[in-house]
Amino acid sequence: MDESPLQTIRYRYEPKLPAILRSGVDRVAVSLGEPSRAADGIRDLFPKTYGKPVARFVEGANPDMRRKLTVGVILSGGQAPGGHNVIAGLFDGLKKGNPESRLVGFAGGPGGLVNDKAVEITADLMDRYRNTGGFDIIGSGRDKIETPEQFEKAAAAVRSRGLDAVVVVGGDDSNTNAALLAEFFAGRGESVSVIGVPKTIDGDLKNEYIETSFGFDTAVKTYSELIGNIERDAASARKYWHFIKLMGRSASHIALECALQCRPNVALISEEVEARGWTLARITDYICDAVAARAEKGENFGVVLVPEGLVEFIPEFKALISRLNDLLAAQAQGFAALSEPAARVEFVASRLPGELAALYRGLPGDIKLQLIMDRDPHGNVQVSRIETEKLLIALVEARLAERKAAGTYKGKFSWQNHFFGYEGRCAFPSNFDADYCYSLGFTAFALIASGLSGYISSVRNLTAKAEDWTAGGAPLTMMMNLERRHGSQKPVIRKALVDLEGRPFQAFAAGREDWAVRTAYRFPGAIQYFGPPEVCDAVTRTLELERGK
Ligand code: FBP
Repeated sequence: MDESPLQTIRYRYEPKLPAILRSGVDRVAVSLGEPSRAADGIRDLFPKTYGKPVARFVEGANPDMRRKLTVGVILSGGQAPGGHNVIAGLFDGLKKGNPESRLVGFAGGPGGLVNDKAVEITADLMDRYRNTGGFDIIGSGRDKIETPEQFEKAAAAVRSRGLDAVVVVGGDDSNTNAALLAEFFAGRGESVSVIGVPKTIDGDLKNEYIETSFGFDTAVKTYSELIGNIERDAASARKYWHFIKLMGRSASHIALECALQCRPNVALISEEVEARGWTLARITDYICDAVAARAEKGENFGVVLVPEGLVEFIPEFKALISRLNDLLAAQAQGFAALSEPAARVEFVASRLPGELAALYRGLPGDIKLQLIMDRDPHGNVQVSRIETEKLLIALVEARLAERKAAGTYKGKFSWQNHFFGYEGRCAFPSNFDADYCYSLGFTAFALIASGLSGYISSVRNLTAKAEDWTAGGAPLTMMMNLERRHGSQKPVIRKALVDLEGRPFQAFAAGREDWAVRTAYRFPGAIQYFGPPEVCDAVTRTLELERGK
């Protein structure tokens, strides 16, 4: 048999929908609130789509839901568990509304729209992907639709396929693209609707209207299982300090949730590092203090969680990366002409100002190269490829040696390093993500059928049972501000970083001093798809705490 038993059974799982979307589709009416507002500068850039009201679905007559529609969907950016269910919810909504409606999937991300590469989503194809992880039904990509030519090509593809709408499933950058596309069509007077869906395991696309991005739930549960297993191994073997880097390109939501679930000895939270202005040396001492305190008790083992985005939050590194981003954008040609790694390092180092040049030159060779690797198409440094955990291990080892020489530390320090990221991005979606994603997709259909554009699908009240969730849409422009990218100011959706005053961080801060010294590990175990609801349908601690549970 090619399929695993779980795969076969998951195909048959029926995702739960909010009650409002379960009644007949023509009983789903849209209720619009007050005009929305946004940060300075956004109104000028989005004259056609600025100020739209928040939409909410309520019971009422809506014959528009029966319209025959042709829709294109794009999966954009990094994989996140549940993407297939977004497509399934969208597909089922369209077919319920009108069996003649059609859905096409653009292949390989936004580039598929620009180059007009798409596949028809048929019922047979859809059934092979329901409730599974991955984005492989149509693939994903990180291309950005940016130049006038790309917009024209996208518009031509939409026109030639007779599309009524495009759904962009993505994170902050991809939904920014969705907002630009919506504005473009509106500016042309074309009645093509563009709807975004909030995706990213990083959990940093959230605000009043988006309680969590999809995929976060499954990814953190997968990592927490692995961290719990490592904690048990550490406490059994009693000989290693495990340094675990966790994905999350910028915000530390993943590391924070895993810390709440697993109670490691040390968990660094990038946002706190930045707020306190901690230098690399200070972070090193912070870890060494926990190592030394545990060594005093004869416990020469432990677990340290390191958020992937940390380097961009350490003040001296932040300044360095920002300077490198500008330098690599401004001197792209000269840099690209060099093929030797050493020549590239020297090219950069010789153009940095004094202190930053010294910091850069003093880093281990691998880290120097990792910092000047290609930026992603949105201008971001690829932090998943910077081995921050190894940098910290080297610094901690050196500092402990100094302490030993000074007689202030007597323990043994052996280490292992890990990076958990890709392991969690394509797991079978948890029941929560399966239900949430299906609901987001179905909601996207209802927004399109209601003739709305420039919105992000919004399903809320997520700590309640799925039937009590609410469904609607929030205007994308209200989530935007201006940020510096590729050396110039660009409109982007605001990233939600960890709030140091927020309940999840406060809960972590209340426990961490104890966890640093005591072996207080907690073992979440593997995601369960069947069994008691308190295990199978549990949401993340982050969501519970943020929602006051
Ligand atoms: P998105 O923001 O597109 O959802 O991607 C998030 C992420 O998984 C980050 O956590 C990670 O830094 C990055 O993608 C890795 O990117 P890539 O898949 O291109 O290696």
